[in-house]
Amino acid sequence: MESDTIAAVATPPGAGGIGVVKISGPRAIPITLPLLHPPRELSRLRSHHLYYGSIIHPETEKILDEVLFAIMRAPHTYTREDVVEIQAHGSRCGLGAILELVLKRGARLAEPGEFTTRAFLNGRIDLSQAEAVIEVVNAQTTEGLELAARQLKGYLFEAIQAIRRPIETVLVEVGAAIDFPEDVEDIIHPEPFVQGMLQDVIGPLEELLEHYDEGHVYREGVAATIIGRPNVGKSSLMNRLLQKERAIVTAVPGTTRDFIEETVNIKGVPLRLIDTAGLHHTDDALEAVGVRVTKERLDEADLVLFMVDCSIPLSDEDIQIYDLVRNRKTILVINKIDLGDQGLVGRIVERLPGLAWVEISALYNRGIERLKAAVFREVTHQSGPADLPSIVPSLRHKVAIEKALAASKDAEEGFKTRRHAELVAVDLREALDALGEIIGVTTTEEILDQIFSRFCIGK
Ligand SMILES: Nc1nc2c(ncn2[C@@H]2O[C@H](COP(=O)(O)OP(=O)(O)OP(=O)(O)O)[C@@H](O)[C@H]2O)c(=O)[nH]1
Ligand SMILES: [Mg+2]
Repeated sequence: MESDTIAAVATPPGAGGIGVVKISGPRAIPITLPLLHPPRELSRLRSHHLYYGSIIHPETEKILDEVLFAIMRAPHTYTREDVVEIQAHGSRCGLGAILELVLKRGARLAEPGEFTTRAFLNGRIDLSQAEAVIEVVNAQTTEGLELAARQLKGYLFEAIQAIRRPIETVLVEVGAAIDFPEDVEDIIHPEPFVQGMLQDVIGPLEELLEHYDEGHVYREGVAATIIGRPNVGKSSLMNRLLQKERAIVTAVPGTTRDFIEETVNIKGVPLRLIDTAGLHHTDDALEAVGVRVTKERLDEADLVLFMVDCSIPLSDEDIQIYDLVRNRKTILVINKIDLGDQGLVGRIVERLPGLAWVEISALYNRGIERLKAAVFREVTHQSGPADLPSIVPSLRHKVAIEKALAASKDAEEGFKTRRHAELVAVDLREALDALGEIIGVTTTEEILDQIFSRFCIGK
């Protein structure tokens, strides 16, 4: 199928050192080459080399920008199609003008993720690698980046294929048993099948699920909501963890009315930190909205940082908030220890039992490292950064792996109990299909759309 030629600015909008216009498709070269000045003969241009020149408007003959121009011939390109990259200055206006020219000459504006979609559809990468592209772009920590980069290299793809292959082999043999039932006794000796399923399929699938448990927080991050009464120091803690004055801090209770969200790096785990409006009874309509939103945010949180002020006695409101959070994953953050005394801290812990707790002073930067360690412990169940597994599936992959595992266990059971070959084949095929969803061989159109719509334009 002949595809059309697409183009987009591949670098982020705004001013920058350089900016890139990317064109991919069968007409990428004829569309762009005539724009280059001094003119170059196609036969004398080498693939994957940079050529210096200017982009000239063909009608007005005005210079649009000074550029480096590269043609990359199929199939050794990102999309496996002919690709042209025009590296210009990072001027929004200049890049826009070049793009407009390219579109006028017959290219179509690329949809978000369309270059990567083509790389996938043309078989250069599998679906898990395409997903890794987004993650590399969006990585928040070097650990998250490392996991994404390994997936981009094809580690997960290889692992999944290594599990699919033995299932396929077994399916062939089971298929023979279905086709020639008279020979079935000769073919189906259950023991080797059971052994093979355990060793080559079920074991590796279980291992992948373990790796998910160990590593997923590094790639997905966790959401932590800071909650507490007005004025206890929530915004001060937010700023302290971010190491910048992001949220407004004042001595007036009710300062924060909206929620503020920023990501911090906690030993490699991207922690999406949410500062909220102080929780209390209020007659102020605006504040009341803030309080409602805070309660909603609480439901989305993976972790709650429940903050109290130890320079004043606990109030009924503190106790009400405690009731709200006690059954969630919560760390009790006792703030303002510069003003409180140990007796007070002891009494607070006694009245708010059952929670991991840390004493800090957000204002004077005390206990912050201990708090970070406690957060890390809560979300990873480890005390220090461990060696990351080399492959960590994403949530989408995990769901498919669980499906494959259940079907594989059914098949194994089927062999053991000498179930009819046709029934075992159904289970095996189900396992195969579930694994196929991960790498994109049995993925529905809907899931593909969902995945590629997360891309930005030009990727
Ligand atoms: N002494 C002392 N004061 C603190 C500490 N942390 C915060 N404060 C002060 O407490 C006051 C309230 O701090 P904020 O960070 O605005 O408190 P908040 O919980 O965000 O308040 P609301 O947004 O109104 O709910 C400010 O005057 C801070 O400087 C601390 O550890 N020690
Ligand atoms: Mg605040």
